[in-house]
Amino acid sequence: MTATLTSNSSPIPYTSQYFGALRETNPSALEDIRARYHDDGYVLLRGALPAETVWDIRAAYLGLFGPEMCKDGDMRRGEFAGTMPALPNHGLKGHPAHDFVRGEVFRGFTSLPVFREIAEAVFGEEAEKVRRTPLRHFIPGRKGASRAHLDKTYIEGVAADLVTIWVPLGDCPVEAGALLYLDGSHKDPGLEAEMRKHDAPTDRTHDARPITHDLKWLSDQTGRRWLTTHFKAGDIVIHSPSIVHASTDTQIDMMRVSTDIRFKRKGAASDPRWHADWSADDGY
Ligand SMILES: O=C(O)CCC(=O)C(=O)O
Repeated sequence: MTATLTSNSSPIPYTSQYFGALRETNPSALEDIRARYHDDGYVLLRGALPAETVWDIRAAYLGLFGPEMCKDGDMRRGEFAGTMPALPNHGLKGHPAHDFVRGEVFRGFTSLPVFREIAEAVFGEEAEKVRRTPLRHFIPGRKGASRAHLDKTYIEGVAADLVTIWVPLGDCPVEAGALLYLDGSHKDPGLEAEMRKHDAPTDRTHDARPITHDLKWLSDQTGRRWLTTHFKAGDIVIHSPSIVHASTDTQIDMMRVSTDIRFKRKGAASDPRWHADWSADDGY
């Protein structure tokens, strides 16, 4: 096991002082999902999707880069072979992720009934998908992990009426840059403002939205641990717009590919900026 993880190059010891395990919920117990979501701010469902379906999506996306990017040309496994083809930056027009989120394969995947059913279990009423669905792709040796943030900072309107389903597209062990949740932070509405008063360190001085890139600092300040797990293809996590989350850098060859599928209550008003397909330069 790696002794130290990094997030945007900032180190955090991978120890029980800083990390704990996400609680698991049985995916077939839909009635438990709502209670867990309110108690924990997240719900981890193991095997919510058929693993093969997830590996197929991973291969379809990574296949757009050509066989050289992946070790042994194995786009299903998707271990980084060391060189990226020359392309626009991730998610910009002309990059495979930009095309992929607009294509039938990805749309078909995000429209699987299981996602809607889960969102409806959380809301306790009908849900509808938000169109903007980001696709993330983290590569070893490159900075770009998610900084500690709350989704509600990025959403105008009734953020509490939105639920996110984070889906790793393939296995995502912790060292590949798994998502991390700051334990109990959804029940601390003053946390974000408090951290800013303490001059939270930032490596993005031009962007006030993330709380910090320094996950160790945030854990030390709040006394809260980061909860995570070794995700397997087919696992998903549902999370609240009010829970602080982040990720670590991809420190092994297994590339981290994931998507964030969001739902709102059917008919509810929502941030109009989220009605278009995702593009990495859309500013949200
Ligand atoms: O995949 C990530 O690293 C970040 C995802 C995220 O922030 C989200 O789903 O809100």
